[in-house]
Amino acid sequence: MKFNEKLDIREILKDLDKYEPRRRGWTWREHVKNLEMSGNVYSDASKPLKNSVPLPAAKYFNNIDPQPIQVITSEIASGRFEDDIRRMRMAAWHGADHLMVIRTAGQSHFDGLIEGTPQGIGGVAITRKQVRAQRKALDIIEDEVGRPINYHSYVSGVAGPDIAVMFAEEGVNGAHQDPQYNVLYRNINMIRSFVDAAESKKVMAWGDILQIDGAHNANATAMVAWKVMPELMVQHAINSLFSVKAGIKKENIALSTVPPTAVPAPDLKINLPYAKALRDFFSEYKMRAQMNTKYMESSTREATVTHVLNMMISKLTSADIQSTITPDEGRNVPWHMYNVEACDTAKQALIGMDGILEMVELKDTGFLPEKVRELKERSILFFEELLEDGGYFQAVEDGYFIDSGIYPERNGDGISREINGGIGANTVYERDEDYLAPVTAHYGYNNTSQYGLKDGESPATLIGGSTFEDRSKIQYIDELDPVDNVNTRLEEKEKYINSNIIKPEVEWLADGVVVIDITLPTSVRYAEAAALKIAENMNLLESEVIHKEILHQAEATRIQVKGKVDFDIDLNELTLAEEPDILSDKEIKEFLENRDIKIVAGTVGEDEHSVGLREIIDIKHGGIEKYGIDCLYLGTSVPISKLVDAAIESNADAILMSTIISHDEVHYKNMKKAHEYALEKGVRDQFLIIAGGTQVTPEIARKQGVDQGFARGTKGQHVASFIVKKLKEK
Ligand code: Z98
Repeated sequence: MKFNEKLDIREILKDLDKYEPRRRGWTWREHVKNLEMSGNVYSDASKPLKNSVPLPAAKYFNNIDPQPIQVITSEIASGRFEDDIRRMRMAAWHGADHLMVIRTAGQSHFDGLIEGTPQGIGGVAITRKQVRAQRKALDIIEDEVGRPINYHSYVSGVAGPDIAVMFAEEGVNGAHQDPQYNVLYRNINMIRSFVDAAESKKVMAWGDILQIDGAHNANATAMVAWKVMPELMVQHAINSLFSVKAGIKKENIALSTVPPTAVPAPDLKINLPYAKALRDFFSEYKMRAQMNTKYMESSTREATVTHVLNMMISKLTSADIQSTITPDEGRNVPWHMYNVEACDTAKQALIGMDGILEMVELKDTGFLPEKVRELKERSILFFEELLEDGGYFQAVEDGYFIDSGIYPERNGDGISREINGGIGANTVYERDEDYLAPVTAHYGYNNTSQYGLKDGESPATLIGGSTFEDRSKIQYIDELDPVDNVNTRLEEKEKYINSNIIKPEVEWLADGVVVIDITLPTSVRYAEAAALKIAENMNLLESEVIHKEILHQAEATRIQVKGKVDFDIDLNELTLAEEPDILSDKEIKEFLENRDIKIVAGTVGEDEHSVGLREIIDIKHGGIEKYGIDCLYLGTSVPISKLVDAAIESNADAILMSTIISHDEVHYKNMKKAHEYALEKGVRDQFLIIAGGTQVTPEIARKQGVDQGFARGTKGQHVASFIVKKLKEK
């Protein structure tokens, strides 16, 4: 795979029936102690990537891209798995190595595997073909970035065990599995769910699949999220120990922790004791830190601050996996840019807090330990009561969970499910005495002795291995639906695949969606209506307000609108701006070290606009002074002759002339004048003439006879690079 080439989805789909996953199981990052990068030493960093997109500020640090120790999750599921693959590549380049795929609405109520790749709503259909294609793509992507990528989805719902088997066969690396999730949030019968969970967990143990539980869903659904803290710990305890008993190793059991509250509540005062109590109780397990989503609105700024505050807790309590849910949750728009932004937020915050535990310590007296103890006590009492009152099933029927009171307070508004009710009720049967399942990883009674197998021998040997040992037994079913399948979707987008035709996109190739950010000097209701009118006048289709922010009740409102454009852009018809040819600061400094380089500068003609030129020169703005270039600034509105004469007198290496005013092409006329005046004086080859200004097109500038023109956005480094290159040529 070449970096400057797009992933070819058709190439990935080719021979998918023959694909075999490279490995089984979960991979953690490799910690590198005292990692040194560009003069910085990191305490909690992991092995750097081979290829990545570093943070924007990295350009000041030799483009280093230190990676935190935590595995970073990105949740990607737009409804079309083929577009998600492209987004996975973007997320991986920004530091994600745990890619979670949300299932399409309703899949947890299906009682078996589904086939093909139907377009999903609120997620993608988790099918063998889709899983295989994404795992295969991730093999390519992980080679590219140089770090293993964990692929993840959900083993819950009525078909939990079927999905677990498929995941084990297909090399899925992580999965959510928690029967309590089925019961509380999907109303799937509890007996069925726990029996299925035993089987699923056994299969996941074979596949070495990391498990994430579902307790955190309580604080997303609770009326008052922080009040469910004690029961969250009870739920974690139930699922964790169940998993251990089913054979999952402890380092593959990750608790799903979510800080239950958010600002304007005093975030850390509530969330930190909770996180600490959880880590104390469950110190043998891993922690997957997700961010608070219950209080997430459509403001990317607010979501980012919540995310960063949550990550401070992750650092203080050493979380193992850091999730990066984005404002997608608030807006219900899974967009590429937010996945990438949130991965960058995680990388930036976690690396920013590198080594924090070497400098600060959580106190073991006072508020924090008292709160921690209180939470632990409440949860233990909750668990004791549950046992006394007849156990978990009875407690669920009695509405113990997701109550709006903090235990022991109970407001009687918890989620109640009947022991014998829900989807899949009465579908659990006791195994007959001669029951036999000739499969590899199976939970519970299995009478293999009737066929002469000894204890510990795999029942699958009776059939020469199950699909886990003999992949030829896997039934790979390709697309069944003649319309809703990946091939027809790709055909529809043919025009935009590997061609020079592009269209804006936020989630699906060429979806045409753009977002506009508008500030209007009016109240929110008028601003909303006005923004839609503006979008209509801009010819945007299907416009929708996706974010509103009051700047002041009367003075102004900020609105974000999304809409679609219905035109294409042909890359071949574009005129590209000239790319600045830049040397690194180091290269420039090295060349100039023992040389006395001098320039004379001024704005020319009747031009008083000196800001741009000063930015090119002044050390304060990162101008060329910082490289030790001696700058003689002659001021504004300098006559051309004066500038050239000064260059002669001071034996300068270059003239920097600047003009913003461009009426009657005066800026180009002045460049020509400078060139001709120097020629007349017979000194044209003694110095460079460099011209800058907002309206300068380099090519046209050069046509006037100057050595180079620089346009808007030029920095001192660009000009210094040019001078150095020219001097080197000499
Ligand atoms: C997360 N962003 O946790 P459906 N099983 C468990 C779950 O927690 C979830 C599902 C299944 C969150 C997503 N969790 C919330 C234990 C969902 C999903 O029924 O297909 O939606 O199952 O990462």
